Amino acid sequence: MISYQTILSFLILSVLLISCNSKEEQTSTYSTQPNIVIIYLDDLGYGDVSAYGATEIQTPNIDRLASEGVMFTDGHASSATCTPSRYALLTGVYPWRNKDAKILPGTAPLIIDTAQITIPKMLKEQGYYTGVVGKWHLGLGTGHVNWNEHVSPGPNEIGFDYSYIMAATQDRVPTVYLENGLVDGLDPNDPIEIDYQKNFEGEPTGLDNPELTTMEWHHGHNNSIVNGIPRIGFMKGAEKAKWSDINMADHFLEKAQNYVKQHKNEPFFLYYALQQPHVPRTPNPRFVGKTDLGPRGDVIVEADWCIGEFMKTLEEEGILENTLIIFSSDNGPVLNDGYYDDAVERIGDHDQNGGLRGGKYSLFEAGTRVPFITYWKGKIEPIKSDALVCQLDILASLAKLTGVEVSSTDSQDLLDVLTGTSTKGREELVLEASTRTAFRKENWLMIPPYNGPAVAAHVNIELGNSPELQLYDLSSDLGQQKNLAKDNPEKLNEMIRDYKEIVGAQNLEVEELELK
Ligand code: NG6
Ligand code: CA
Repeated sequence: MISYQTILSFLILSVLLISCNSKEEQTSTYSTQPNIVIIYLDDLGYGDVSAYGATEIQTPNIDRLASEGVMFTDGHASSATCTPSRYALLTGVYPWRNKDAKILPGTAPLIIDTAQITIPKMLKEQGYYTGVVGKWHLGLGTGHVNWNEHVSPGPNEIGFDYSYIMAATQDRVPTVYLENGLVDGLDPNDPIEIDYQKNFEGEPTGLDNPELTTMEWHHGHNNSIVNGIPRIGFMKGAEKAKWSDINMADHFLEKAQNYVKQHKNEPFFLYYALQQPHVPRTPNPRFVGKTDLGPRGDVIVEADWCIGEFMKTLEEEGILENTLIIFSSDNGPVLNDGYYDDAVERIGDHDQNGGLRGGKYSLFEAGTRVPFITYWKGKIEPIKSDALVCQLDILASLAKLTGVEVSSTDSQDLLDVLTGTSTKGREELVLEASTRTAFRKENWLMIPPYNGPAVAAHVNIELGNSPELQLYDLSSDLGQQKNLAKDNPEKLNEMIRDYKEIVGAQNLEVEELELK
């Protein structure tokens, strides 16, 4: 006789099987738990990679990702500067929704809410081991940080099992690494002190002691001197813990490689955030002179080499075919970003913008349109894709890949686009530069009027600001030379309406934008 319990357990089991089956159907095209690696560069421009047209810099390892993966020609960072782009990448939320998502000092508190969904948190819940190696720049702690103690909250509190980071940028103090919240190599007898307002008594600065510097500051960057390089912010102590600038690339690479070796037997996520080619540009002597462009070109070649070595590790460990790689940059390029390092003087025939207008900090295309590649050996068919994609969409796309339900208003599931089976990207996108936003719809880009400076003087980059509304047709005018706002009021009004619908509630100025 079949007992009541047996019938009940049979019923429960079939329900479970049905739910397993339907999950399998949803994601059957892919292995649902591949390793996932995001390789993220800092200030790499659309034209800085040979696959994207550079002739004066050769980047064979990035080129290989591009030629064997999906190479996006209309891929965007969410913002034209670092912190907001990284915020959007990890959280899938537009950075202009968070007033704190602006370029941060090294002492800024963590700007990601520890209750918020993030890529690492989502993947961790799916059984992934999650890690970050490299540049952080999303703040640490809750206000006043004592760098001699465990620093938290930080990456480990927003979903990373492992973190090995530089807190902010290479040009900002603290110039030490943190491993899981602790300053690496700190001698308790030589404590570390950080201040962004005032110097520590008797400590030299770039401003007062130029004779102690080996790199000359151009604007900003004249506070504490570390390794001959004047930085932003003041720092004292921690002599043994200070990083070596010329070894930073090798150091992060080794950490990333070790991470892969240690976690190759479980699904892992790695956010490998390289520091190049952000200032100060400090190629290891092995790379000095590899290009004719000076340090900026040389560190791009160095970064490309690191990526090649990292790929070799995946291959040697036998996991390349089970690893999805997403490659991109946090914002567009800049030449002189605060130091005299020959980037301007030796630019020669190189076009870091790849023909686009603007650059880092700009609402014009070169601010956010960056190299963007997905690579998955044996799974992704090589294709050049002109779909509009944004780093904001990686969260929802990885959710789809790994079978998680996320409800996100900003991040769109573009998994098919990212894996090259569809070229139907986003229809619209809000782009950001500092406190300003612009609106993209299909091939059209609208920049609302802004009264700020047209050019950022020190870096010599057009910001996209104009008292006039601007409307560009990127399908025929990628260089943004012809403002069609007056010629095409119909399109302009359609754009204003859609833009207000997304941004208006958040921003009074946008809400008050009038139709033409
Ligand atoms: C700016 C710095 C610039 C760079 C940038 C952050 C000055 C004058 N300029 O404030 O050198 O550090 O911040 O770059 O200090 S980002 O890529 O991290 O956004
Ligand atoms: Ca950057």
